[in-house]
Amino acid sequence: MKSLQQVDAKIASLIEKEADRQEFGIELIASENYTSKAVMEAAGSVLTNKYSEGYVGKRYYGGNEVIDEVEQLAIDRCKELFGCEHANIQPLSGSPANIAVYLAVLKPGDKVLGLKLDHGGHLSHGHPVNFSGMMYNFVQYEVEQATGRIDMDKVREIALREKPKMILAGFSAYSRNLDWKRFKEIADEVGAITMADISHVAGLIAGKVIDSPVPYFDIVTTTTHKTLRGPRGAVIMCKQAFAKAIDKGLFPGMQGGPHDHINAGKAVAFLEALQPEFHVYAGNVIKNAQAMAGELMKRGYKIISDGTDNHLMVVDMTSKGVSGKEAEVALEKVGISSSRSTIPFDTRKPMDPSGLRLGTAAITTRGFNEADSVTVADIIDRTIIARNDDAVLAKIREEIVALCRKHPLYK
Ligand code: DSN
Repeated sequence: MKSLQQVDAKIASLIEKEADRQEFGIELIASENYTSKAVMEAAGSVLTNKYSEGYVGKRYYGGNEVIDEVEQLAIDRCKELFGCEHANIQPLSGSPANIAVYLAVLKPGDKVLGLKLDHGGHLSHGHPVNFSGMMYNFVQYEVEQATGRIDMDKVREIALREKPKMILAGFSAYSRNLDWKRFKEIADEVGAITMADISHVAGLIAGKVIDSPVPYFDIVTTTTHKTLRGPRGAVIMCKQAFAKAIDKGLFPGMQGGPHDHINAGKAVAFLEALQPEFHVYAGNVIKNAQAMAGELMKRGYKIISDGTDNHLMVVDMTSKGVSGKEAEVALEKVGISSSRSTIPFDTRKPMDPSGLRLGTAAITTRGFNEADSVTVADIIDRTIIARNDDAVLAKIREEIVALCRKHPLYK
């Protein structure tokens, strides 16, 4: 068969262009990472050719004896990595995983507690424009304006008042550890199911550098491509009592054929995360985030909650007289990728909010250390100051290329 280059030189060259962008840019989007060549090899394999609706040993198509082995390996490794009783490794991504959970344990209109989007939550945790907010009765908890942190006494108050069917703990822009045990105690008080969405911090949990909700929570979802450093996708973990409902919720509830090539990539990523080096990696992600946050704060940047316990931070850019979007655009000019973000109690619109979310999962993968993270903070600061001076920005761009050459990625 012909190669990509022979069949479609345009796409081949765009992939090469993107590889260059990744190699010579600084990736600070908190939900991104660089997966290994091994994961990409599995994800780009012949497994993409297969249909395997159903589960191991119970498929609706023939020829699945190899796929069964692949999926079982992924399940076994996921269970070993997180210590969960049951794992469904088929979800295509984070939102589908969450939909499957809701389908499995809720009825339309049921009440759920979830963290508000602009306070660090996620669209699929009950935002009104999302299916979750349309189909279910989400009541949202918030962070405190003064501290930027979730006050668990307030969560308890809301839970006692609202008596939700499920309590959802998880975030996409919150830089503090969650008190899983306390969430579970509150849920038990009101008889609620517990669901954690650990998409952002799954790698830190797998690397055993922050606490896990798995021992306490009924159901835990996660994407596999953020701090966990696998291919794009997700998994659902749960107590055995929920296993049947979860599996049914996902298939036939809302998904068809699983993506077996991606599931093989997940198996490889779980194996990588089981190695001692991954524990070191996860620790370094946090050290780098704390070094970067510390340096930014020294330079007068307001960080929501005044620091970080994990891989991310949300910076209130209005402390420097720019919006989140202006900051994102300025950083893009020198080759730094970041994502604008709302901040709690934001007075600006979501398309041009006050905050900028930064994360260190990707730069840590390519070997940046705490000193490099301080350098990145310095570069961010100088870029924001010189955002309208193209000559200075061009010099900064050269510095970034040199820093990236010091820590080669795939090339
Ligand atoms: N888009 C992901 C993030 O950036 O956090 C969550 O879905």
